[in-house]
This record gives sequence, structure tokens and C-alpha cells, in this order.
Amino acid sequence: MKDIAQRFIQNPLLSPKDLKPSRPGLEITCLLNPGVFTFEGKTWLLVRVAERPRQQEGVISFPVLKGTGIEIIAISADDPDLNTDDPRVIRYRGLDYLTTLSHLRLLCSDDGLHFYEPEGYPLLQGETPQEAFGVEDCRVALIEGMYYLTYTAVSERGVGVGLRKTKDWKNFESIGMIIPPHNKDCAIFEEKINGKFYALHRPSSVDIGGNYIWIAESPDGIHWGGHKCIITTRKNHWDSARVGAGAAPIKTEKGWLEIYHGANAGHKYCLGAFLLDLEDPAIVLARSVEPIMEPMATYELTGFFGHVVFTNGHVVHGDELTIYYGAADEFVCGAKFSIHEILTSLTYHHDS
Ligand code: MAN
Repeated sequence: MKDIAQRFIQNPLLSPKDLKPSRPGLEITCLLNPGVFTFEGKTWLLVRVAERPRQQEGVISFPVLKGTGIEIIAISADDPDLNTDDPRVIRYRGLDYLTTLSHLRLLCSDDGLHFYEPEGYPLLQGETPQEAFGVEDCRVALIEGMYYLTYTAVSERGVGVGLRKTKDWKNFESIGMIIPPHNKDCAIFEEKINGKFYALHRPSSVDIGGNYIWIAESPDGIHWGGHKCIITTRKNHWDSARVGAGAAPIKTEKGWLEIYHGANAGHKYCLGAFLLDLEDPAIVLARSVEPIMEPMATYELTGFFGHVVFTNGHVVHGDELTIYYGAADEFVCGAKFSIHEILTSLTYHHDS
């Protein structure tokens, strides 16, 4: 296995203590999985901020959105109906909740390393009943002067893909849920192809099928059809349990390059890449056999949910790809890659 990521020596770039909670009574548990974009000459992160009340001895408590406020649900830790095996999820009496409530926070930087919260920009929170358990892991795509924000919208009704649009990061148009449950990891291509929008997304099938990456097309970036499955999980590989797209595909001479995450049954999250045909992005030309990045630094191995590197945002300058990523679901980190090196590391299919 060859990890070809050049991690920033300054990692982690952001930790929960670096920001203030969004409201009294909550503390920040995790900062993770930022969407990334450039705007007015700066690098911006749309960081997922996951919060919950300070945990008291013998009680498990977590927030959910109720209108514009929050409700705290508290369950006795020794309740026999409570299952907290996964630190991300609370299973209680046949229902699933999240241990934390996530919103999205804007931070910017002049050097791509030191990020701060600028004045005058809003927090992006869940707005509808479909977002009562929060908004997560936003991908940002800039298409013809408009930023498209696709994020995971979570509620007791399921996990789907929400869309908001903005030109100035101060005024937002909320479109609502564009792909219904169960679906996440939606990344819109930053260019139309043959006049159509394209997006990668990740439905989950409980029985037949699996956690696979699909591609879809759209006339307007809102209504999606023509769905095709393009990347499946691989038995006995690092990506045997689930795969999901990262940020918008990167246009290269060889094709659309996508960085994706894959996890195995033990919930170890690594990154790999695949390459799609420039003219028909439903055709997969090549894919990583081994990960291009796997959790190995202490801040990736130990944290809220260890052994995780997860990216949904990057910046490209020529051959240099800078990814920002969530490490151990607790910290925001950065790493650089050579796009040429990723392209050469892929295994190309003979029949394409
Ligand atoms: C899921 C999502 C991500 C998270 C990973 C690892 O894919 O909830 O937000 O980073 O799991 O826990």
C-alpha cells in the first residue's frame, strides 16, 4: 500500500476548542468534513460543527432541532433499550438518532493554513423537519457564477441530499431535498457536459445492492434522472463496505478525476480515486486498487471516531491538489497530492 498524501505539518488545522458553540448549553464535540471553495481571493471552508450538551454522569443526552430552537433528549445510560455501540448513533426503542447535531460554519484563510471566522456571514443550520437531526458534509460546486451546496440532510425520516444556492455567501436560496433517503455524498460536476448538469451520489440499499456510487444528470441542477451505478464496493478490499464521492470531480486531460472514500466492515475510512470519461462521465476509465491515503497519523487514528480520513472539499492549482479532510471525525486537516501522481497510480481498464 502506498499512501501518497503529503500531510500538512500544521495538522490538525482546526480542533473543537478553536470555535465557539452555536448556542448556550451546547459544546462542540467535533469539527469535520469541510466543503471547500475560493471566494474573493481567499480559501474558504464550510466546516461541519457537531455539537451536543456536556455529558453528565449516567445520562446520554443529544439535541434535535425543533423549529428554530433545539430540544434536548436525555436517556438514562443504563436503560436496557439504549444502544450506544457506535459513538455517532443512538439506537433507542427501534429508532436511530445522532449523538451530535451538526451545522455548517464558514471560515476563511489567506494562506490555506490559518482559518478564521469572518464577521457578517451566517451559520447554515437545519431549516426544515427533514433537517431536524442536522446538516452535514457539504460539497460546494461553482457553476457559472453560482455556488451549489449539496449536503446530507438528516432527520428521523431518513438521510437525504439537500441543496442550497448562493452567489455571495450572505444570501441563500434553499431548494430543499433534491435526492430522497437513503442518499448522501452528492457532488455536482462544476461544468455542464453536453448541456447537462451531472452529479455523483450514494444511495444505500439494505438488501439487494449496496453502498455504491451512482451518477445522475439534470437539466437544471435540481431535478435529477438518468441514474446509473458506476462504482461498487469490492470484497476483501479497503472499500468493501461502502464507497462515497468526495468533492466535485477534477477535470484533467485524461478524464474527470474523483477522490472518494471507501470503508471496510471495521469502519476504517481511506481515500482512493477513479477516473471518468470526459464526454460520457458514466464510463469509468480507471480506479485505485490500493488507497492513496489511509489513516496513519495520531490525529487520524484517535479521536471521536478513529481510523477515519474523509474528504469532501479541495482546491486545485495546476498539478497540486490540496484536500481538506476530517480526521477521526474530530479534526479538520489538510494534505497535498500531485494530480499526475494520482493519475499514474490508477489501474486502467483495458476495455475502455
Ligand atoms: C459517514 C458520515 C461521515 C463520517 C464517516 C465516518 O460516512 O457520517 O460524516 O465522517 O461516516 O464516521
